[in-house]
Amino acid sequence: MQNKTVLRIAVQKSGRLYEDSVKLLKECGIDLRNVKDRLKTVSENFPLEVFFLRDDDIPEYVEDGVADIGIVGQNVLGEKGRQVKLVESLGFGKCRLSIAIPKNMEYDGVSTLQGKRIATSYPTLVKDFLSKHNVQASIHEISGSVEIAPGIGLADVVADLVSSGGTLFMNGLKEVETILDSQAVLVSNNKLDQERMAILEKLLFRIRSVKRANKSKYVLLNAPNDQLEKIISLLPGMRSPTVLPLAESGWSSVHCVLSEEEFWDKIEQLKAAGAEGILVVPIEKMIL
Ligand code: PRT
Ligand code: ZN
Repeated sequence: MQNKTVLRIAVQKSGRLYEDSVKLLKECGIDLRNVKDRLKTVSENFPLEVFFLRDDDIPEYVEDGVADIGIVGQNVLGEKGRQVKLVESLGFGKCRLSIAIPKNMEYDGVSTLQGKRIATSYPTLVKDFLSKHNVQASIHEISGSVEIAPGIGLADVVADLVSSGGTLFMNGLKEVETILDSQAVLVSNNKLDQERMAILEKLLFRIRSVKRANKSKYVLLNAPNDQLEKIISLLPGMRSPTVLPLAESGWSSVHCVLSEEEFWDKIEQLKAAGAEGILVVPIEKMIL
């Protein structure tokens, strides 16, 4: 029997990227059953095999071609320095790698770090940052709980991932420099064969449709006809808004798509222009 080609994707086995990675694949219409506590699983309705791995190992597996593609944070990708292709930013797992110092330490720019001991799990990225700024400091690589290092006398300052800033605050630290802004990205092996490339293209088409949809809302509103022109002028649209007459004369129903960034501003402007009965509906997929 001929083996059917599948695309092998590496995702984090458990941790901060796991749920969003699996959710994204499911939103792409890819059936994944029994993903809990499995090392790998094959989709029944899309030629995709999923490997569940530690995030640190994903760049290497993709570079070596053990997996064809992978989902990993840019922080891990930058640190590992593996030769893989960045295919798409995925918009989740957002954080930054920052330098943080004890909150009562004076800070006068990057040169303040000269001669300091820096605790981090990202020695390569920190070393690059320091040499770019001509600063010499000693780097102490530790694999977890970096934020406690200054408090126990292991280091003077830290370079760690930050999202809300709560962990730094609780440990009496303040953020002073951003080394890298990061989010989860899709990476691929540099030498995918044609068949696997074709599957990747299909997957990417779906991922982009889901991303677009997640960033947009479908809005339905009622508009008095004498305000219609003004209301329409406020709206963007895939082409232009849909306008339908309402049963009550003098009124129309207007349908359009709004992006998340402009959403609240637009709603306020629409209300001010006389729009009523505004309904906002999530969009599942958006195909252009
Ligand atoms: O077991 P495995 O090796 O796979 O997982 P891991 O423990 O190495 O990684 P995990 O699951 O903690 O994180 C996976 C990825 O999520 C990271 O590589 C980042 O790309 C991304 N990410 C996003 C984060 C954060 N946000 C984050 N806040 N990773 C870690 N943190 C930690 C940070 O290290 C610090 O301890 O959260 C704390 C800070 O959070 P705030 O909100 O208090 O600032
Ligand atoms: Zn890890």
